[in-house]
Amino acid sequence: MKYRCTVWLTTFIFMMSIAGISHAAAIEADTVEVAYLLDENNGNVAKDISGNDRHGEITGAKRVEGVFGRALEYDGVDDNLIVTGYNGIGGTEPRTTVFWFKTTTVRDHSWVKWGINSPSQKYYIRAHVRGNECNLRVEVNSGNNFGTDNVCDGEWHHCAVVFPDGSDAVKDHDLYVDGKLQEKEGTEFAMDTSVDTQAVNIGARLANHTFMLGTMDEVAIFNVDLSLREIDAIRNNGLKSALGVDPQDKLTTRWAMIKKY
Ligand SMILES: [Ca+2]
Ligand SMILES: [Ca+2]
Repeated sequence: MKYRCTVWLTTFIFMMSIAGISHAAAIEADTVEVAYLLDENNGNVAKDISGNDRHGEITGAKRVEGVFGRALEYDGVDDNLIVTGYNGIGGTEPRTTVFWFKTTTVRDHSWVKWGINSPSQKYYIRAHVRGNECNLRVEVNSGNNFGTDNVCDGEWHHCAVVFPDGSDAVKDHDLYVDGKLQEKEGTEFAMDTSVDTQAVNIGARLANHTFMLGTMDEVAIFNVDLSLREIDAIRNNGLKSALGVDPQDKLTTRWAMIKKY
């Protein structure tokens, strides 16, 4: 009898483990491309905790209080964070970009961009101005996709831009503001992001648009289409917690995510 109980218990634990692992299997080992907590108190380096050592170079932005620890305040004139040597995710590969943002200014804030300014080949996450409000927007050259929730009301908002696996056009993106899926307005156009020459910029404008004016925290780019559950984990617990206890170690990071999500 005791033996049978042990067998049952062992089987039960084994099945629970399988269930846990298969649920988390969507998260692959090298999912994090770059991740900036922006918690440094000074200096012009934004430390990348992804384990890829893609540390960013900050131009001008000030260190202020953030949602989690410190954050960067951009002056809207020429402040920027550039990731030299890292050109983002290309073609129609899946991707997720997340960040926190706060401003009282309505304008077409440039948040995250890479690619070149030719049809399909640009990748530009910026604010869409709608009267005295602004919305989360992603665009290629010739197409765009934007939501309806105001992110320029002086409060912190969490933004997530997800390009799902198997997608090929800009309106395939799912946009989330504070964990809420946005309606898809805009003009459909094919995606074919260039990674040939332009490094990832966080804050600098493209063409006739404007620099980011406001405060940004916890910026990260993933090479997978994160689920809302994963986005909510990042939003609620912070990147550091969501990515694991030792972000310097890819394996530890991966297993910490699997255990938690
Ligand atoms: Ca400046
Ligand atoms: Ca921070």
